[in-house]
Amino acid sequence: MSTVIKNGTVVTADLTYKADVLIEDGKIVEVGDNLSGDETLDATGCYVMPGGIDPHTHLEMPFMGTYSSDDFESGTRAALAGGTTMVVDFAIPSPGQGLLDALQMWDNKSTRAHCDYSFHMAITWWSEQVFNEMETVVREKGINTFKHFMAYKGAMMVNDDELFASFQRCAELGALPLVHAENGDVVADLQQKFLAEGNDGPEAHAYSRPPAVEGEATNRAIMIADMAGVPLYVVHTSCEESHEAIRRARQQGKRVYGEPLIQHLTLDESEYAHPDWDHAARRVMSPPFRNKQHQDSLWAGLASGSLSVVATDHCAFTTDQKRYGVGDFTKIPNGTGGLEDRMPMLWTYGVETGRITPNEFVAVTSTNIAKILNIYPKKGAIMKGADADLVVWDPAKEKTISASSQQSAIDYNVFEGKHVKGLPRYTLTRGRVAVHDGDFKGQEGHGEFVSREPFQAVNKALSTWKELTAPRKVERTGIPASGV
Ligand code: DUC
Ligand code: ZN
Ligand code: ZN
Ligand code: ZN
Repeated sequence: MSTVIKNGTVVTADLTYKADVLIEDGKIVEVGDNLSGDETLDATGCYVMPGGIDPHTHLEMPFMGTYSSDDFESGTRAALAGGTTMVVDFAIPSPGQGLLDALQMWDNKSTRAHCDYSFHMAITWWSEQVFNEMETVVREKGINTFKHFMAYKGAMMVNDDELFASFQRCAELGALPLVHAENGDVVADLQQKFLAEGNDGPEAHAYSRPPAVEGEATNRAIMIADMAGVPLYVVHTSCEESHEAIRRARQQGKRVYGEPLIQHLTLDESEYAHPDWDHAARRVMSPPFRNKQHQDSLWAGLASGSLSVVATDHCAFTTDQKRYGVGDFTKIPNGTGGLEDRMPMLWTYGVETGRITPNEFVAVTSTNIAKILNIYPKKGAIMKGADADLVVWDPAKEKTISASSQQSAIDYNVFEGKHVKGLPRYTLTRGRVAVHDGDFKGQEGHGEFVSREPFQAVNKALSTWKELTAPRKVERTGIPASGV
């Protein structure tokens, strides 16, 4: 069976043109004029774009004494409803657990996915076993990215020696390290300070994680990656301090990628000053929301190219789960949702306002991510042979975001009441229509694991630097007897 998308305007990361798109067996087989197929989808007035890729989700993640409440079923349903056709989740071993063991757990969770998915592997502790299993993960399991938490002291946090060891291992294997960049030691100290002063509400969560802890850790991770000779991907870049470090590194020729979240782009720190405890706690995530100046910095980064992708860090907890932290903000499970809203919110606040172009929208929601993760042009492209993960985007379609009509399993939405303009008319996952005008027609288990090959790219600027400065032992004419 073939499907043709007719009368639309194809928008990719670099081109905009009128064309039909013909699909067979889940792949794009032709892009051109006057195509026909067994089934026709009308795209009059719409943009036909590569489906979104969310490179950062936590579905059914064990965290802070509970599990995040969207699993691979509800999470990928939410994704498709909002035009996202692939998610990349994190397999996170508990300290002491083997990587392959953790991967098996995430494999088991993912069987109900409605859309394609992949995994990043987290390094939460260091040992010879971890060192060895990293090779299996890259060469046999199709995973080319390793995530490191520089925060969550006493849980997943890794120290600088572990970071350096893992980054060097990534360099050897052609893998890309990711960092959650916050100084976990300083955060832990500030948390105790605020609690001791009687500051136990959700606002203290933000006080305990100021932009400086993120800027410091981002700079440190960039320098450590530089010494290891490996590119670096900084997840949830939320502030100017971190963005500035990334911008400077890129200007120096280093491959460093920054990933702002749709939440940080559109919601600010005033949310934590809300008088309702639940309202504020529902918005507790790490890093926390920032002020308007930081938001401006992130938008500028997307427009200028110093920041590469927009993600969600989708990690949804119910109000009841958030209430674990009544009386102690450090026990509020960290995380917010966003999978269904990322694309409409970015279109509304980015494209509709003129901050980014439709082509830049495609770049930061799909194509750049596919390139960085080494799955382009299977994903993130509209061309012959690419997977037919597509969104037929109606720029005139509007709605008001509300928990009452969302796919996510939780009982609220941090974007509640926001009016968005720009929504999917159709979302297709490997050629299959999963969403039509807000109706969900997906199929549980349709999603497949997307295997990702190691990278060819190295940190070229660094390798040149290394050659120039490679330490050489100095031949000396005389060595004195040692002192006493
Ligand atoms: N931050 C969150 O808010 N949730 C999940 C993990 C993280 O780093
Ligand atoms: Zn994180
Ligand atoms: Zn995360
Ligand atoms: Zn219709």
